[in-house]
Amino acid sequence: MQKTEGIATDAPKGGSTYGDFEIVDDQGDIELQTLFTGVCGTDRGMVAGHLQFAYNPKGQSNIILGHEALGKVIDPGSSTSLRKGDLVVPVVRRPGDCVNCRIGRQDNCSDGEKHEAGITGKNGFMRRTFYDSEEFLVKVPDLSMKDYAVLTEPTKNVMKALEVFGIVSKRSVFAAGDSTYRGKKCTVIGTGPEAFLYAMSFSDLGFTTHITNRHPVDDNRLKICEYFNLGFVDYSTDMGTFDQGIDVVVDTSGDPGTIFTFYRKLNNNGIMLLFGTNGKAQPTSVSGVDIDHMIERNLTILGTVDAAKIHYIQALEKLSQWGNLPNSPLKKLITSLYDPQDETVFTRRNPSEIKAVIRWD
Ligand code: DN4
Ligand code: BGC
Ligand code: ZN
Repeated sequence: MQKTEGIATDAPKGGSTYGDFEIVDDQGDIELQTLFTGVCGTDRGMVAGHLQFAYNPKGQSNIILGHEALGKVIDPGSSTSLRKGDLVVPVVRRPGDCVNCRIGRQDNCSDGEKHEAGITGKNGFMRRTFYDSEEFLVKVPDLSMKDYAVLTEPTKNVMKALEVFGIVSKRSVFAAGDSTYRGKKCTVIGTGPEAFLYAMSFSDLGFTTHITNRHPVDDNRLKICEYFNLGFVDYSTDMGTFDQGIDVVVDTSGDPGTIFTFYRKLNNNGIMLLFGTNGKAQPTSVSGVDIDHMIERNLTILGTVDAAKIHYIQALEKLSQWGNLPNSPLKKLITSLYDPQDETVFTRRNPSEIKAVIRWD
């Protein structure tokens, strides 16, 4: 048993409490101080009691929340590569015993026996300090990334999705005639943090990229779009933009009706990446014509979840690249900073919010 000051919920019942907790499962001898933790829909869903798959660590009647974190090494313990003061990002998923988990690909766990920090059976990082082992820590290469490296965890999901896209796109020649993706079209559904990270990544690959929602968006979002060369479309008033077809659709909304509206715009050999989850969304209907469309056009629809350690490393490279652009608006993806004691972060969401972050130091 070990004492920790942080934010816990009783999974899957919900609620949130800030205070001192006894925890049982920290492994590793590297002592870390939490600097920032990102808040996402998973944390809010757990606090609301909506995520039935969430559970407490064995031997505890609660779980420390938080899977998106930036930490600082207080004591490197037996680590040979980390030093006091280094910044690190902890990995969310911890392996079970299946064949994928045994090769470090617990993102592709085949039997569901992996654990997820702050979600399923392992305490998360919304606390002052924690212990971990080198295997599950990714070093931030540059201390100047301190203000935005908390975005590594959401970005690592995008890096894995790009790996999956790379694999499935090989079923036909997907690139343009000059071997790049120039002229290919990507549409990302949603305007939250993951939507921006996806859109910025596909735009970097050369795609003409739009993000879209069913309503207009605020100035901060429009400025970020402009800087990263993304178009924004309010599809409730302008579906015409998509009439020329789309090569890649990424969904971050989890809304079946919207997903199939955009699915019907996919070009031959088109790929749809499903990423958003919303168990409470309204169902939609799919027709025989929709199925024909998939077959006749060689379409691929795929789901992608989580990521491996290599994708955290790629995410840090990507963030460093974006963060070092002249007058980069990358930090503007973080729209609100909260104190750990302020539990409204889990229950209220301002429309201008992209990413909310809790500051611990
Ligand atoms: P988020 O900030 O809640 O983003 C969801 C976005 O979808 C918001 O901008 C929504 O807009 C928008 N949206 C909702 N309904 C519609 C609709 N019908 N048409 C267009 N847009 C819509 O969450 P996030 O960006 O942090 O994450 C995106 C999704 O990915 C969430 O569902 C997460 O659960 C999921 N996720 C998956 C993984 C994984 O697979 C990891 C992290 C997150 P508005 O309603 O706010 O206006 O590993
Ligand atoms: C995290 C993933 C995790 C997933 C579980 C997401 O918010 O980014 O690492 O596997 O939640 O649903
Ligand atoms: Zn998350």
